[in-house]
Amino acid sequence: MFNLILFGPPGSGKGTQSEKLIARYGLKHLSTGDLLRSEINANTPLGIEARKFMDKGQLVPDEVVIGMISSALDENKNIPGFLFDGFPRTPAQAEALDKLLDFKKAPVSVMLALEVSEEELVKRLIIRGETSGRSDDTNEMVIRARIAEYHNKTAAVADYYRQFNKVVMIQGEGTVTEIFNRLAEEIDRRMATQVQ
Ligand code: B4P
Repeated sequence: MFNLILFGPPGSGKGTQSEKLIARYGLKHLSTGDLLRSEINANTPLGIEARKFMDKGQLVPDEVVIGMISSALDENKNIPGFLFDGFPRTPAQAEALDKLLDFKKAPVSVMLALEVSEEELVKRLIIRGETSGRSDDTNEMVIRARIAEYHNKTAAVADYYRQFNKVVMIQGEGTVTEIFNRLAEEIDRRMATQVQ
């Protein structure tokens, strides 16, 4: 199995690039943001709880997100691998993911981390907010709170995977195609050398 983590701050292009990557590599896309938004739209107890955090630009509590990912891993068997988008977002989530993947004897293959300047992130999210209908995109204060959460709680996830030599930084500015080609080059190299 090839298990890829696509990492980066809010608005760095994880969702955008994930769509193209799953089309090329056939990986199962697991986006915690999408899973949480579908819980919110279905008005489930989990969604109602998650919304309180997301509307403020805060991370949803670890136990909620880890439970969601654990179920998703169990539901998807016999696939070439997972593309984790927006997960893990804290070191506790990273440790939980490693334990869950241990059971499958299929560890994280690589973390590709998109690097984008803060001004570009804010610009992209404000533009998306004009059309996305996402309540966390429409207010610049909330956007900046999400970026602060990233620095305070999420950036450390890259340090966690760095100790296992699994992090590759990818320049996340340029056209969508240019960034996709940078990601694909790295994935192709890793897939070619991964011991099955
Ligand atoms: P997510 O849904 O993960 O979304 P995101 O980080 O805001 O955006 P992403 O990086 O996917 O950006 P995108 O490609 O769409 O998180 C939302 C919220 O959910 C979090 O704030 C948190 O509250 C909660 N949450 C999710 N996972 C969690 C977890 N594990 N633990 C706790 N809480 C969790 O790109 C953004 C925009 O940029 C788009 O409009 C796109 O068109 C544009 N864009 C992309 N690439 C571009 C390029 N190259 N040039 C110009 N624009 C580009």
